[in-house]
Amino acid sequence: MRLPTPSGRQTNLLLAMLITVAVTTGVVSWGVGTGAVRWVTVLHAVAGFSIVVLTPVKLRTSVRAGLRRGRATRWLSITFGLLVIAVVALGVLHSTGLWFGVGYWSALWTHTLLGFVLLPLFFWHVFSRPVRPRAADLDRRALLSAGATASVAAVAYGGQEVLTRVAGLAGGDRRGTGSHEIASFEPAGLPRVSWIDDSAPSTPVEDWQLRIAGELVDLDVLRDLARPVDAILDCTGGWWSEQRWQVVPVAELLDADHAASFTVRSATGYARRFPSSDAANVHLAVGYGDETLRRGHGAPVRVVAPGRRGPWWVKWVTEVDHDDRPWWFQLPFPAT
Ligand SMILES: Nc1nc2c(c(=O)[nH]1)N[C@H]1C(S)=C(S)[C@@H](COP(=O)(O)O)O[C@H]1N2
Ligand SMILES: [Mo]
Repeated sequence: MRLPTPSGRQTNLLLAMLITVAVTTGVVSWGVGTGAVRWVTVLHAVAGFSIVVLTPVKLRTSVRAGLRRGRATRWLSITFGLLVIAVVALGVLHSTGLWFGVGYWSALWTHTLLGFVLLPLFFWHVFSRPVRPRAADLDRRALLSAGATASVAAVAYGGQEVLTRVAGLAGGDRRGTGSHEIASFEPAGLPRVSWIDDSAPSTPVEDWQLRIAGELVDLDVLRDLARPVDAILDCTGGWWSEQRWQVVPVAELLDADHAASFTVRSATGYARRFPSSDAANVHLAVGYGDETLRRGHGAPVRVVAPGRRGPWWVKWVTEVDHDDRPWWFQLPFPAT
């Protein structure tokens, strides 16, 4: 059986759509911390594999002719194409667990970083070599070949998932978010992540000042109120870890109801704003297992926010306060 192949124009339009889907689903998968995001990560993977499936057609239909024209900018296009392949390859390395990366440079983080690097190249490529969609592009051949591409990609991804499990590769323990398990219920093994530009402050615990709604709160008060909650910290860098955290819900410390949101600020300036309706489900933690927090993990006080991704779990908290602004009035990713 011969699979239907799209024309050169159709291939280019399909690839542009696939990259758009891949970028969108990739970003969405960050925003959600619960397993419900699984279908988004599956769509993300199928879009990635579809790009690979279309690569030979792309090479045959437009890359060869494009190179023959010998434009100076062909090097930019080649770089763009190689980056796309590298990003897909890193996605496969992450999801199978075949390669974790080197230290901070996890396979997933590198995948994400290169993904952002290729975005401007993508826009440049699409606008400098425009294929204006025509009604005639959406013919039987387009639909059949798009369907065939997606089916081959879905089978390839399914095969990868089965192989990963059969071969017992590290990628077999991924959550719906795509993250791998690390050191659950072993606080000592939990990674320490400062993900953009802050680092652990050196203020000793005895001198720590925690203000809630402007009032100084003794850390012993928190320690006395704290009780265990099992929650999964799921870093956008591609790992998750479940711990038994010793926590107090923000709702018990702050009367959040009469404000739109509340803000939690770190000694470093790193801050996140949460909707007030979530005050019962966002906690201040002082320990995990039967230990107090380590400084690298946010001691003496950090946020534990079940169902939210890592960036919400503010470490080294010095301030919790009401806010009249809506919670979404903030940078999507915090910088200090
Ligand atoms: N102040 C501060 N808090 C922070 C971060 C940070 O960079 N600065 N990183 C966040 C991210 S992205 C993650 S995944 C978790 C990591 O927590 P851990 O270092 O205890 O594993 O902390 C969150 N809290
Ligand atoms: Mo993270």
